[in-house]
Amino acid sequence: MTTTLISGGTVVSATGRGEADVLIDGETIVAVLAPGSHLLGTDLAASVDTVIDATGKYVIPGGIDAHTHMELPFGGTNASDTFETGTRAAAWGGTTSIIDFAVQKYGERVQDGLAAWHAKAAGNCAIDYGFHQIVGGVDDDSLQAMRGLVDEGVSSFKLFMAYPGVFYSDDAQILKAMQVSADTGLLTMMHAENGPAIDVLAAQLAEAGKKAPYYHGIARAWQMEEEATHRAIMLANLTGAPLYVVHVSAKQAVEQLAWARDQGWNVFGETCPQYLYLSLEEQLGAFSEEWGQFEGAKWVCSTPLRSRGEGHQHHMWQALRTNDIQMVSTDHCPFCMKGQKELGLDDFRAIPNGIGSVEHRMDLMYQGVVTGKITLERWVELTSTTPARMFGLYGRKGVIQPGADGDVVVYDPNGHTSISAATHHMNMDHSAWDGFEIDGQVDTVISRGKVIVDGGAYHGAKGDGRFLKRGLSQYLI
Ligand code: DUC
Ligand code: ZN
Ligand code: ZN
Repeated sequence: MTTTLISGGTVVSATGRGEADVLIDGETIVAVLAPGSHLLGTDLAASVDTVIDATGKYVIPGGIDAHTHMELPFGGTNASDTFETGTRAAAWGGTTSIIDFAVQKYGERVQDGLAAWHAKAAGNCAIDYGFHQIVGGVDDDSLQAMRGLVDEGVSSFKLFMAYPGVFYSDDAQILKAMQVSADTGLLTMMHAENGPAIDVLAAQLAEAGKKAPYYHGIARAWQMEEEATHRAIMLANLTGAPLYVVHVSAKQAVEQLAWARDQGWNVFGETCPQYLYLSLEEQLGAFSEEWGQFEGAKWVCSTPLRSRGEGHQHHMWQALRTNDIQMVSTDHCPFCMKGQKELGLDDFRAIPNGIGSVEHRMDLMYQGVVTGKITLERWVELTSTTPARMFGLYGRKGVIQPGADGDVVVYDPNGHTSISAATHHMNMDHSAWDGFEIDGQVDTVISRGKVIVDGGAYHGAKGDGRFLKRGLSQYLI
């Protein structure tokens, strides 16, 4: 078994930071020691197989992206990252675990959906992976099958209040699924947007000739997110289900979550880097030689980008600081412009929804540290520790301590990262983040004791990643 010592760095956790050396034996962290320690008289640096010098750098638990959609069939095509390409890109960016969404739809069995996602991922992933279960067809069979998910290590499921005819659940279905959630401890994840009303608005815009990508965001107005978030909260409270609202983008939805949390209700929220940095105004102004105004399709995602002028971004950063929002995931759902986004060239309603960011989440959130919006500790908490606690991985993941998996990232605050489609590792022909300059750089990425990224080179292999059987959320009461 290989032994690795990460020496001389500043180990950062959700609760503090300090100079320490980290010793990994095989796949597991076995000690966090005072710098330069001798263990039982042994000079550690001289006796391990590998020493990684982290002097002047941060040593953090590997990132956990709890919201990805590799190979998702959606919008008439499939998300362009496979489990192989997407998890490799994640590794490049300092993420060592993902939780992806297995899909069940009307007329399909939950067990078959989960088995299909196992088949897609097994033997292909660069990093460890778990699943949530999308229940896109709530009926007696799927409600019964949900009761078996915890035993499968799938301790959360997702419902959609959007996308009628695709994944949509009505209030009666949501109520029934939440009753199962309350009974079993499964965490209810919710895409909270009023889909039927959005579809009417979108049709009216299209009929009026407003078909450019920007109108996607106009149809998906913040009122649609606020209303659905409130409805989800009330149904969760009624049933006793724990609720986690995904990809929150509107400040009014944050206010709903904050209100519910202030009542002491078991309600949580996640946002994504796109809602912290990108805006509807930029999408409106987007133009390129190749695509003209259709350039804006690169930023078509749901929930949509919000208006900078309305203050959503500022509110969201604040909510991250005050813990009204607890986590940052990506909702990584990449589609190429050629052959995929261009399906909606004549009508925004046909543009596959999604942005690819799995590679950039750690860097983009570190920018929040650089600009003084969050602390170093909060960076780790939002991107690794809380995801581990929220989704039943804590102890193994999300923390640097003896007994935890050897998932460690050495991050160089003096490094620099330029984001560009020409250099990223995601399987996309463009980047929603093109031109972003990051003051910081992922140096070394270790996944269960194996150095998979170091010195600008990839040392991992397809199949390094294993399925994560997750326990119940630590936040259940
Ligand atoms: N939103 C996206 O942008 N893509 C996939 C599904 C979703 O809800
Ligand atoms: Zn969603
Ligand atoms: Zn999603």
